[in-house]
Amino acid sequence: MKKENTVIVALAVLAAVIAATWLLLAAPGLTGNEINMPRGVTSQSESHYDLHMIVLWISVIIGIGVFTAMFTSIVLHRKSRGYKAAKFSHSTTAEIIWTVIPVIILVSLAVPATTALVRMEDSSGAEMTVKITAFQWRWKYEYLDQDISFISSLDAASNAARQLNSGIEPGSVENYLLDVDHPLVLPVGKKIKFLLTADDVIHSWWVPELGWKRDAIPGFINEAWTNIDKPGTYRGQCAELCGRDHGFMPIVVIALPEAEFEAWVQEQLADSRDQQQQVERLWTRQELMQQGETVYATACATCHQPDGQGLTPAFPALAGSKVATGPLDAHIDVVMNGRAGTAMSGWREKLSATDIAAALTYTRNAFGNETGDVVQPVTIAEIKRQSTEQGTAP
Ligand SMILES: [Cu+2]
Repeated sequence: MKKENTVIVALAVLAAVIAATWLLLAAPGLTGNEINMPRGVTSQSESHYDLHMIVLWISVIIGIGVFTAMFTSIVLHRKSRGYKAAKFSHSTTAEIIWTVIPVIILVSLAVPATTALVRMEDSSGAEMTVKITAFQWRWKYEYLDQDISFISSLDAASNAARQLNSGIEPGSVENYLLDVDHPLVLPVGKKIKFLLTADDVIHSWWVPELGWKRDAIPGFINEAWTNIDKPGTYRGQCAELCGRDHGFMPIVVIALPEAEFEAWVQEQLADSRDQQQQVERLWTRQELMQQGETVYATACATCHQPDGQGLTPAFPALAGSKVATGPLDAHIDVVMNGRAGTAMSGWREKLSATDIAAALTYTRNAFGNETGDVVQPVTIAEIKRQSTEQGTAP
């Protein structure tokens, strides 16, 4: 075979490989791979997927055209074969063609893109509203029509496995770092509006299957909406670098048929009545210590360390600390409102009154601290209520 034919065959093979890879990426339905963006389970995600595929195919066609012209010129019309470069310096026809064609392509893409964007922003006619507040590093969900609210954080199994020297193989945890203790449960076939904000830094709420992500910004309320077609469990995560545990604030959405969702709502309402009773009753010291140990492990141990020794200088030790063994009022204030200028954030909105009371009781009586103090949930609930009335709560 002539040398130049070998080059042409090699280039053709290379081009075929590139084209085949491209096709495999672009057609997950045929190959079952998941490199492409998901089609999702909402009308929005469907239209975003279609838009993405249109743009992808136009890019593929342009790519094939440009590279074919380029390689053909390089290989077949090269100097060693006796070709001479043309000397023209201006061609009105060429300029008109390479201006008009891209303009037509861009305008034809702008129409469906703008339609999708306008539709995304239109949350009118929503049948229910969920307010999402982001914290470092958990989500608070408030169902404004159902009077339900809860905090959703990384599930215990993932949280244990992610600790240094935990001895637990992350691969052995199902949905590692993509599972939460309290998922967001939504009904299918209903237009649901979201109001997103944050309490500390910028976060971003993102579930790929829903077809969008939206920033949660302190002091702002962003809007978004969804209407889920298919019941199922959909996972996502915070998509904005929001601090050291940014990778540990996943999102889980469970979409249920209407009737099952209603049953879940009733369950939640009964739960919250139970919780209210728990807050109002008097707890024994042993109960608070037990509960406090669990709360400490999930909320406090990341910074103050499981043994209460802290990580100086950023995270002070609690063992023998002035705060944890000093006046109770000051300790409650630090835990509830945080300490400005330090990494200690306020937990008033992030933990229930019972959990705060338990964590306080635990830290004042563990790691060799022996204050003997018992903090009752009802005390914390009263402080929470007062601060809400005074308008000092976020
Ligand atoms: Cu975040």
